[in-house]
Amino acid sequence: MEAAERLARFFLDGDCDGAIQLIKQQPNQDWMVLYRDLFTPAMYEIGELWEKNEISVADEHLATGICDFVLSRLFQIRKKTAPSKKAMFLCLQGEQHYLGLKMVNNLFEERGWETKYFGSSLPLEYARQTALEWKPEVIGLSVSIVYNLPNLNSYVKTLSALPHKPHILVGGRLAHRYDLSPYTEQKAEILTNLRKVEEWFNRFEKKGPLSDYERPNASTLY
Ligand code: B12
Repeated sequence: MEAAERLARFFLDGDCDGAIQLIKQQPNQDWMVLYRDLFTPAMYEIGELWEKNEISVADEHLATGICDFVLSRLFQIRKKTAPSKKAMFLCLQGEQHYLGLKMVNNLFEERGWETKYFGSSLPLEYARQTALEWKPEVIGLSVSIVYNLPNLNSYVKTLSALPHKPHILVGGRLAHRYDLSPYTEQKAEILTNLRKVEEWFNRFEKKGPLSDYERPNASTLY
């Protein structure tokens, strides 16, 4: 059984210790790799089992809770650098799928960013007010469910128009399944998966946010 499948099994069994041990045993302890190759496929596996009715809603809720706990527990080991840049992360109104966003937030923290992580469903008016006062260079938005997608356009429009001109990043399950560019109108950068997030960090560290926004490319989907 692959490591991601074993991790999914620990999540479903409610076995925090087993999950933590498995993660600590991985040869590559880089967070980007652990999120990309272990946590994400483990949760997708849980989604598939749920869809096929092989596990119940209760099983899925338990697995989600354990995954969230393990993420918080392990991520305390972070590099302590003086924060120099600011980023905030939120899910669109109605959106409850926040685990992926939490991973991305952690990756920014690991790279020395000061972050505000708002988790699920943050109404636009509160996101705008916080961003107006706190002035983050980057605002990350997450969307996973199609019926939350119509909100994306107003979030991108409103937040990208703030006086300090933050850089808007868009991700989440829908970003790696569909072309979301009609909803962002060239005012946000769509990052389809964690490889794209890594590339974004590399570019940012070299020259700062770019103005030419990427369109999702089907060949990069996982
Ligand atoms: C756990 C889970 C839940 C939990 C969420 C808990 C939480 N705190 O996140 C709960 C129980 C709340 C839930 C609810 C629902 N869910 Co749900 N859920 C899942 C499940 C099993 C895992 C989600 C997850 O954590 N994935 C792992 C993360 C790491 O992946 P990710 O979100 O894609 O994030 C990655 C990237 O996209 C990226 N990323 C994410 N955000 C951002 C942001 C930025 C800025 C960037 C750069 C990158 C980025 O980085 C991440 C790392 O790799 C998925 C299965 C799946 N395939 O994802 C179903 C799934 C998404 N859910 C589904 C459904 C149907 C629902 C409900 C409608 C069920 C219902 N009838 O109530 C509700 C909708 C709630 C809502 N309004 O949002 C379906 C969607 C199907 C569809 N066609 O739309 C799925 C696919 C399950 C399935 N196979 O049927 N769900």
